[in-house]
Formats: sequence, structure tokens, C-alpha cells
Amino acid sequence: MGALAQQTIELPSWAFGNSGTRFKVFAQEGVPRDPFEKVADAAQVHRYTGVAPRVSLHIPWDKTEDYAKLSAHAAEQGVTIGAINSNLFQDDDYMLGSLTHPDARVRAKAVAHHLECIDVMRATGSTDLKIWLPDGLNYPGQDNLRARQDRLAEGLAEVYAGLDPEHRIILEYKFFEPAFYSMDVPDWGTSLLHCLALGEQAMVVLDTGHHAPGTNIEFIVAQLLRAGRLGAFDFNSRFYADDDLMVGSADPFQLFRIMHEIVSSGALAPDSGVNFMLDQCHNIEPKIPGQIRSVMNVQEATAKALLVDADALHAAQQSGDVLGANGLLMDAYNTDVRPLLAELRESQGLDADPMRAYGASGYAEKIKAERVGGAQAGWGA
Ligand code: PSV
Ligand code: MN
Ligand code: MN
Repeated sequence: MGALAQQTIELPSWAFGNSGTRFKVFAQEGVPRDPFEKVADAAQVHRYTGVAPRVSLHIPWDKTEDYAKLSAHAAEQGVTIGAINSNLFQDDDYMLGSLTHPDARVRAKAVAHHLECIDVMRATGSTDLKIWLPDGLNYPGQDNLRARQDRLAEGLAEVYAGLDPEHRIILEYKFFEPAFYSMDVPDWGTSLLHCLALGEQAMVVLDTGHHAPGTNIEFIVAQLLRAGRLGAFDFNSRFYADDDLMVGSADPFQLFRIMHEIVSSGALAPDSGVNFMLDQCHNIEPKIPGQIRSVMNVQEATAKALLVDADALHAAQQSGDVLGANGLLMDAYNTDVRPLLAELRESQGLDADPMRAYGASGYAEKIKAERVGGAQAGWGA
């Protein structure tokens, strides 16, 4: 129970805004109109789960005049500001790349954006600068693959030089989209190579939706933990591509296998350096309950991973007991941990059922009534 109680999960501000696919964005009533309201909604998730005390921001989606005020507002709501995400994918200048662009002027603009994000970190007390590059090529020959890596290394080094000692760069990878022939940071190996070149304050972000189907993600987790460079997760669920659905919804067993690697490496504790973040959008389901359900899914996978009998597993592995070892994992996975989690919540003064408690709180009705009119902030707003 102790280890479970220690776990924290960071929520994305953009999960609370309107979102959709490239076909349509379905507007929901009561969604936040600014970053202050997004933080207030995220705080509701923490209020009913007790394990989601941080909110990531995305700049400029969450741009505001006074970040110290936003940070104070978060504190009033019982949460803090987590990772600051840069945004290099919604500016015409970046059509051919940002930090990898052939034109030095565009690269300098992308570096300057990151330095601004570092200022936001200073104003909000955030320690993680999360970088995801949409950069890449659609066509063979479109640009020089190797030169783009050199430009990227140079740009990242300039950003890294702007960090304070307590800051980290966390560098995300993605195998395709928006570029289809070649992404500039397509995989964990590329991200890791850049992080190693940068220094100790650079770590890899593993977004569970950013791999080819069939990829063994827990292997990547184990490998990055070995190298001491797993900085964070962007948790979500996928069937086909970067679907950004609720983590653990399609493949709870995969989430369990990931958490088993985390637990067996002792990487669950907040001081392990692994930031457990969600990166999701709720296009057709209500957003705050969608986040609550996601947090609970991560907790359930973690609780099951903690149930694995590590000594027995080690003994089975050492003696070559293939079926015994596999059976030990399956025993843990097949345990219903919901009563245990309900007990944990009650011991922390929370309602045993966060979904029910939020539903009964009247908050959804309140925001529907209060947040009428105004531009609704969403993914990309
Ligand atoms: C890109 O697909 C990504 O996973 C990055 O983390 C972005 O910041 C985020 O999605 C935007 O939703
Ligand atoms: Mn992501
Ligand atoms: Mn993504």
C-alpha cells in the first residue's frame, strides 16, 4: 500500500479542452475557456483520486499574461504546474521543420520559443521542458537526413544551455505523423542519442501511442531505465496510430507489463526521476471523468504490478521454470485490485469510488451553467 500511495500522475491541460479528429471537433458544454479553468478542472481529478497533483501546460495554448498568477491559482486548487510543453506544430514557419529546418532563421525562432518556455518554467516552478518535434520529411530527397540530425543536435544544445540546474529537457519521439517518410526523432534510440550528447539533464519521454503496432514497449522501458534516461511517460491508448485514447482502455495487459518493469526497477517513487504523465484527448466522452478513469487505470495496473511475487519470479526465472514464471505474472494481472484501491482511498479520506464521487459533486452542472459563451479553449486553441 505504501508504494501505491506514493505514485503520482500528471494531467495534460489539453485533455480538458474541446478536441476531436481532423474530421470534426465535438464541442462539449462547460469546457474551460482559459488555462485557469483548465487547472481548476484538473484539480477536480486530484480531489477525487488523490494522486494527480500536477498539470502540464502547452505553450502557446496555455499562454497567459501572468504565469506566477496561474501558478498561485494552481496552488489554491491544491495542484502544481508540471511539464511545460513547447509547440512547434502550429506555425506556418515550421512547414519544413523547426529545430531541423534548413533555414537558420527558422531554427533560431524555434530555439527562442524554447527559451521562452524556460522562462515559463521559472515563473511556474516547473522543472520539465517537454519537447516533441513534428519535424520530418514526406519524400525521399526532400532534405538531407544527416544534416537535419546535425541541426537538431545544435539547436537542442542551445536550448539545453538555457536550462537552470534543477531543470530537465525531456525529449519525446514518434515514429510517424505529421511526417510520413521520415521523422527527425522517430524512435527511442534517436532520442537517447541526443539526450546522451546533451548531458545529464536530458531524458527520454516515452509516449505509449508513438510506436509501430506490435512494438514491445516494456522492453524500451527496461532499456531506458538501465541507461538511467527514462524521464517520463505520455500515457494513452491506441488501436491504430496516435489515437490518444484513455490509457489502459484497449490493452490493460500492456500497461501492466510496462508497470511491472517500472516496479521491478524501483522506478515508481517520485524521486526515481520518472514523471508519469497522461497525454490524451477526450473527443466523445466527458473530459473530467475521462481523466479520472485514466488515472484509475494507471493505478490498477500499478497495483497489479506490485502484487507480482518478485522472489518467486526470480526463482522461477533462475530455474528455467518457463510456465511457473509466466504464471506468476498472470496471477498478479488476474487479481481484482479494485477493493484494495478502494481501501487505500478510504484510508486517505477519499471516497472509495472517484467516478461516483465526482458525478455526485455537482461540479459538471456548475461549469455548464457558469462557462457560457466566450471562446472555448481546446486542443489547438
Ligand atoms: C504528439 O503527437 C504529442 O504526443 C506530443 O506530446 C504533443 O505535445 C501532444 O501530442 C499534443 O497533444
Ligand atoms: Mn505525447
Ligand atoms: Mn502523440
